[in-house]
Amino acid sequence: MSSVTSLGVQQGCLRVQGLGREPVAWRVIVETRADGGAQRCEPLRNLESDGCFRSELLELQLLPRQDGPALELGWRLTNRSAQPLALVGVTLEASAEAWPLLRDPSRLRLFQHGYQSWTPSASLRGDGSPSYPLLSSFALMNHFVDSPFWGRKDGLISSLLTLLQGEPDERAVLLGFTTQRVGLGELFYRNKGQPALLARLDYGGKLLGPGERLEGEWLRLERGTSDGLLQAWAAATASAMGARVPPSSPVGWCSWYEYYTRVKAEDLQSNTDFLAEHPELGVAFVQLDDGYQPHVGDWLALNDKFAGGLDGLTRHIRDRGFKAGIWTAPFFASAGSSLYAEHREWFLHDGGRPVATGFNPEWRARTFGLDLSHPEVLSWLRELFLGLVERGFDYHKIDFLFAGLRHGQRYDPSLSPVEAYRLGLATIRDAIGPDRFLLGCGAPIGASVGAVDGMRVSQDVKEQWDSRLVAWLGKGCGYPAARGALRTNMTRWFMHRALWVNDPDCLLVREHNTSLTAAETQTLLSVLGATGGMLFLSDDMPRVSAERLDLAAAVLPPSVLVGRPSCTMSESYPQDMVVLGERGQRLVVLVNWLDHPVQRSLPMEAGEGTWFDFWAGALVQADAVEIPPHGALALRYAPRAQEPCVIGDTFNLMAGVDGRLRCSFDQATDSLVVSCRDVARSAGDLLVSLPEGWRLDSGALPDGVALRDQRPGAASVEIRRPAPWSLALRVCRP
Ligand code: 9PG
Repeated sequence: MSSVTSLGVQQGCLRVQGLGREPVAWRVIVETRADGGAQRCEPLRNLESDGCFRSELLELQLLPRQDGPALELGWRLTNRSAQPLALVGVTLEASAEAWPLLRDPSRLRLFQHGYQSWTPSASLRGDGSPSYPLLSSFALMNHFVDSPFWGRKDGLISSLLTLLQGEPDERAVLLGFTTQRVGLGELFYRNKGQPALLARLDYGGKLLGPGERLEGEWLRLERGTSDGLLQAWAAATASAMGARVPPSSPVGWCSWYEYYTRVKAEDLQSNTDFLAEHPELGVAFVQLDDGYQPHVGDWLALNDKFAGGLDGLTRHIRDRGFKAGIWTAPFFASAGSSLYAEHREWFLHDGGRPVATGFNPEWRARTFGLDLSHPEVLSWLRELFLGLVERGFDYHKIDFLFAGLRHGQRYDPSLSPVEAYRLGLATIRDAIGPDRFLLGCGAPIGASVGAVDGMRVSQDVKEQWDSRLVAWLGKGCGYPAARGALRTNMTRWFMHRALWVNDPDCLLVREHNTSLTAAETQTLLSVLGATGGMLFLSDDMPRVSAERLDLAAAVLPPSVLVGRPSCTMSESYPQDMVVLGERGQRLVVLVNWLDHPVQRSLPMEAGEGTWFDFWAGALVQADAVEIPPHGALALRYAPRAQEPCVIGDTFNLMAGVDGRLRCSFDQATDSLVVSCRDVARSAGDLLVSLPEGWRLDSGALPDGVALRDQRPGAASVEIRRPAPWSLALRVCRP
């Protein structure tokens, strides 16, 4: 594999080798604003051969470094003037003249990564047109609207990282920022006129004092297979940003997707009681979401539905063996809050006007972003989270975080928006301590790494597959809907267990208050289960039928393996997810996004091994399968074996692939030894494949095991045992 390397500076451009056949020239552009003065855009024409540029205002030193096959580019910027200098942005630009890959947008595919948790992320055609929402509120709640690229019609914005691929069989190129401590990174592919690729860091006007210098961020350039590039980017980012990765994905219950803002204290209690009677589900956290506060911003002043206080509620939850969780949106406040009325000076402003962060129909209120560079705001934040910890909360879902890094005037202008944002996050972390769980939501992806344990990586799910009206109003945004949430949870697989644990949002299994069909519910279960991410239930549990509860149990607890689409770059709605296990075992989830049934052929030629349809509990006998509208099949592949072995089970979606359910054949006793641990279901079937002429000894079945079916080559047994269990199935040879 060839490396991407820097060849030094020529004609004022940095030349990079390894992105294509010829070296690619990159221009460097610095945008600054002299104190109070007009913005100035400085293309660095006399970048010296040592990678340094000097003007009377500033000095910029390029810092290329090699990380294996990847080139990482950083820079050191110094204010050489006697005045403070406002740093607006630093851009690297490569034009299509130098880089043939960029020349023909219609042949290019591009992975467009969204700005924050809710923003869609997927691959699309390079000649695509950008889509912008009709309502500005959607834009504020999904995109980095302060970007100079925002609203442009001549290209596509990707936040933090992008992948470019010329032909399907060609290697892809990744461009991605691996640090986001001061600057906010975006990639822009100009696909109209003369195509070009721009990598820009936004510093939001951060003031650099005379003589002051600033380093970074780092931009990674690498060529290879798309999956490998995404994984390498995530690993490099994790190590550069000090990612926090909990050992396993938490399991819990959240009040939002059943009760929304109508939630009452009694709802928490009844659900907690129900979950306490179902220890098999492995729920560890019970989380109160939005709906307890009188106004967004006034977190500790409770509304009438929580008049009894939060201490009694957390006691109820903790007494039943769970940890209590709570939702807040700590980086903004609504126009009607006391916080806003009493502390106007705590809010980000722009020429005296508070900076808007959207309108939420649930609250019927506009919101304004807090100034996280303000010491009083930080002490208020600290007190707030100390207060929540004191009330018994060990799990904190912090939401709408994007509000903290909008452009605006800050109390401390020497802090960039990202620095202020990270100060806010650090303050919360400091207050709750290292051991309580912090979940980011509505949060810019790159700048949150290292601060949170878990991260929502998709828009909200909903008890509805999709909504045409909202899709139209919020064009290009991640509005609440199962369909969009599933897609982005598939495409952001590479972040899971590298940057944090992914939160793919909640699992809804109820039959009441929902328009999701059984097929759609099965898709939710299959995709969310295959992510390996956190799994939170969000139904009124006492109303959920035993059958539906058993469906949730089939994916609990989450697997340690991570599923990923097999074609991230060629499909904007990935058709599948693949989970690779040991010894050729795999799980393939096939998704039908369409409104009509589809036929799909099995991923490999039949004959090599067997395909077991997990939800149907039976072997697939044909070469093709039919998937209902919006449905998904979860198919487990097992390679053909010489000895008896388990080729399918209905205990858990992932256990047979990730090793929680394993088997070995004991020659000495002629028995198939099967063991199972960490699965919620206590009853299920095993499908056993047998060499020709062999059969299971039905007279020697252990307790709790019954023979269901026996035919040449295969037998199935039903097992009723809570995990962990281990048992031996005797086999008779021919
Ligand atoms: C609580 C919810 C839940 C949910 C979060 C977040 O108006 N909006 O555009 C909008 C976007 C997202 C959203 C709510 C409203 O959801 O993701 O899990 O906690 O807030 O209000």
